[in-house]
Amino acid sequence: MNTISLFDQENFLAGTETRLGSQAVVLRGFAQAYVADLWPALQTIISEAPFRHMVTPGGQRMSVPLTNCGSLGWTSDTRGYRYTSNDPDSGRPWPTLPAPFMRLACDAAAQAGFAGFTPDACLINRYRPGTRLSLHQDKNERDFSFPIVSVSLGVPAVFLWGGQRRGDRAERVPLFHGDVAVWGGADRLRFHGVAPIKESTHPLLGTERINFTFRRAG
Ligand code: MD6
Ligand code: FE
Repeated sequence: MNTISLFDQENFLAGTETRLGSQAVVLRGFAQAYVADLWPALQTIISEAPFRHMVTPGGQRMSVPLTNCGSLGWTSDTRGYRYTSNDPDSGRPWPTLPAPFMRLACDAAAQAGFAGFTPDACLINRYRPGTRLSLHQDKNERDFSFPIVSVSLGVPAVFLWGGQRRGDRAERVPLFHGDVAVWGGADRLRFHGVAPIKESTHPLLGTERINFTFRRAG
C-alpha cells in the first residue's frame, strides 16, 4: 500500500504546470475544485449509458471499458473508429455534456492557451489495475485546430507521451487525481497512451482510474 505517498505527491504538485511540448501541458490538480460537481453528474451518465468494452477494428476487445456524453460519442467496432450521435447499445442519443464538465474543459483549455474551446464530445474511460491504452494518435475529429483536454481522476497512471511518429521514444509522465493534460496546435497529433495501471488505492475511486477526454469532434 502506498496511498499516503501518492496522495502527498498529488498535493505537492497541485497548482504547478508540467510542460510536455510547445502547445502541450499538464495542469496539476486543476480538476480538484470541480470534482464535487463532476461526481454526481458522472453517476447520472453511467446510469443512462453504462461502461462497456468496445471491440477494435482488428477484432480485439478493449481492456478499458468506456462511455460518452455530448452530442457525439467515440465508438469502435469491427468497421472502424468513429463518432456517433447515438449510443450503439441503447440506440438513444448519448447523455448531454453536463454544465460542470463543460466548465472544466473550457477553463482548462483557456489556462493552457486555447481560449474558446467548445467541446461536443466527452469520452469517459475506466481503468482498473493491469489495464492500459496503447500508443495512438487522436485523428477521428474533423478539425485538428481544437485541442484535446484529458482529465485524470482516481489512482495514478503513467501517461506515455510520444512524438509525431509511432517509433519516436515516449516520455513517461505520471498523472495524479485532478491533473488535466491539454494538447493542441503543433502537438495535436502527438502519439500518446497509458501504461498498465498499478495496484493502489484512492479515497474517492478505490482501485480505479477514470479519464475524461474532451474533444471538438464534429
Ligand atoms: C486516457 N484516452 O484514457 C486517454 N484516445 O487517459 C485516449 O487517449 C483515447 O481512450 C482516442 C480514443 C480513445 C481514447
Ligand atoms: Fe487518445
